[in-house]
Amino acid sequence: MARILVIGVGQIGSELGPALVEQGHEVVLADRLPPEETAGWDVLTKGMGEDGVRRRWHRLDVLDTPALTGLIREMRPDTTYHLAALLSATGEKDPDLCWRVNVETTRTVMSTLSKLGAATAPRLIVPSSIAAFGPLPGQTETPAVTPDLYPMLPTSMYGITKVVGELLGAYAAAKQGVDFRGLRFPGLLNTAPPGGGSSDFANLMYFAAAAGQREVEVFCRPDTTIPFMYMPDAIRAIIELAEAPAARLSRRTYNVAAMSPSAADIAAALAARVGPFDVRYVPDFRQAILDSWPRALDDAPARTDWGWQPRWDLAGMTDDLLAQLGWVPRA
Ligand code: AKB
Repeated sequence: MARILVIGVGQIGSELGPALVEQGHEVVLADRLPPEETAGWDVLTKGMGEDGVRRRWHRLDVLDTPALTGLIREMRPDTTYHLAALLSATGEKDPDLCWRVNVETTRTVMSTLSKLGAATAPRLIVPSSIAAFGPLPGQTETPAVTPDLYPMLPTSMYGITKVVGELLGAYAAAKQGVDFRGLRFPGLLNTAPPGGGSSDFANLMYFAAAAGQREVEVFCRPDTTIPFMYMPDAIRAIIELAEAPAARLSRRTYNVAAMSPSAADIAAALAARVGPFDVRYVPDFRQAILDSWPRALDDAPARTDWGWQPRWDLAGMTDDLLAQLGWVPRA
């Protein structure tokens, strides 16, 4: 049993928390909001019951540095998942806040862990993103299938903070005795509403279809193609990487991939199940962010080093997610 701290209980944390509890770990869930006000409340309570959530909950504003360092010093976690972040769309609206939340708190977590004097290097997992990539100068797209090692030239503040997080993590691992591990996630889908990402167009389609809506408006073009992953795969990936023997890891941050449907592919997959489903495509500022991201990721090193293998494709995810969202096929 390990002592595990999850900082930021949103779309990922609300499923990661119950999975870690299920594994028998001692888990503290830290978030700015009371649990019932988080987007993942339903997912959390389904996974560990209301009492289980409240017992493990710790109110924490990550920008309150004394509170953040105090919690880490008091708890002395073996493993910390630092998930608190502003995503790509929200980050463009307030780039300063995006930097403070995504970079400065990551730096604080790293330096506090490094000073714990723990016998074993404290483990720190910070998700990165497909947003860490961007087109080379003079080009408009990143390679169709972007490898792990490729120049990182993000165009959004969110992407910049993710690259900096990766670099800080490599530094903390090399010089500060922190066992940092990161993975570049695609857009993620589950029943918890995501908060402020550019990949949210897909989540919007699923929520609308499951609610029985016949039409929905999304903020991208139909040909928009980026990597996606169903949350059960994402939770398995992050835990598998966290648990992988250090000797197996050839790098600190890994691409992980599962599927790369276009927006039109997702609309078609939904229409095949729920019947006529009219998607109106009205691109806004998020289109440029989406266009700068890879269409697909090459995740060969994750597969070779720690055995990463996705289990969910578009068809399987669509069936399962619609059911999870409460959609009932008409008789
Ligand atoms: C976003 O859209 O900003 C995130 C991501 C792909 O990292 N979901």
